[in-house]
Order: sequence, then structure tokens, then C-alpha cells
Amino acid sequence: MNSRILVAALAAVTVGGLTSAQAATSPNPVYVHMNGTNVFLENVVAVRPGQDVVFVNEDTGAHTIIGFEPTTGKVNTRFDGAVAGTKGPGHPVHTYSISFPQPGIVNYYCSVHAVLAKGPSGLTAAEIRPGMDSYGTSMSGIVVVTTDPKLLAGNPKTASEKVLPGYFGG
Ligand SMILES: [Cu+2]
Repeated sequence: MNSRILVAALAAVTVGGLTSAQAATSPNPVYVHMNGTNVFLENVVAVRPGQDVVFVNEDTGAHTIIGFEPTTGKVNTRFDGAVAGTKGPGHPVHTYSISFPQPGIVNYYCSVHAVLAKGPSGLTAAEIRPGMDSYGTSMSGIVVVTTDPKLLAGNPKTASEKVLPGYFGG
């Protein structure tokens, strides 16, 4: 089958308003912001396999974004990002982008503001790093990699904007 016929065949399959061909070639990224309170603002987002998740640091301070596996406690050497801070509104922001080829649930945390610890269930989770301001919740999040249109439609509105005005913090 030549590629033109394949694209036409894919375009006939509609998934949640986007054809699967569009979703495979040009989906907008989903943005996750760090915005001054040592949390990931959109700490649960859904993306399609292959769609970019872009972590945007609007803080003055640096953060890391590191995947981990709750069942083993091991960190992911591929999902291993770091983003420097910014001077504030009007200045450039640093980003880290990643995509995931397979459906699944991906856990991540910031190693500056959180630590990994095994809980009573035996699963590893992120906890607030002692001595860090974390506003009551550990700096961590989940990426759901899925083709389910309902999950994909459930992202917060802020996840569609690269830079959120008014969110710069310390
Ligand atoms: Cu952090």
C-alpha cells in the first residue's frame, strides 16, 4: 500500500473530532506548568501515544521532572528532565518535552521539592522533601497515555496554553 492510500484510510477513522491521521501527525502539545507554588499545576493530564507533553517552568527557581515506577521505586532514565527558572514575566521560559509511544500511566516527580518513599501499600510515591515549601502536596504528577476521547477531553483548560499570564512566582 502506498503512503497516500494509507493516509486516506487513516483519515476516514474519526477519533474524538480529530481523525487518527491528524492525531498521529500534528496534535498540539499538552502543557504542564510550574508556576510558583512548587507543584505541577496540571498534575494529571491525558495525552495520545506520541503526543508531546511540554513542561513549562514559569518559576524563578529550577525544577526537575523525573519519571518513576511505583511498583519498583525505580526512576526512569528516559523521562529525566530539568528546567531552569525564569527572571519573570516577559522573559523566556524553559521547557522540557517528552512523548510516550504506548498507552499507560506514567508517574513523575520533581527531585528538588519531593522525595520518593515506599508507602504502607508497598508502592513508591512522591512525598514533600523535608524543609521545602510545598503547600501541602508533593511536587509530582501523572501522565495518562490513552486514546480514550473522554480522558483526552478532560484536561484542564490551562493545559492548552504554553505560557499562563499571572502565574510567575518564586
Ligand atoms: Cu520542583
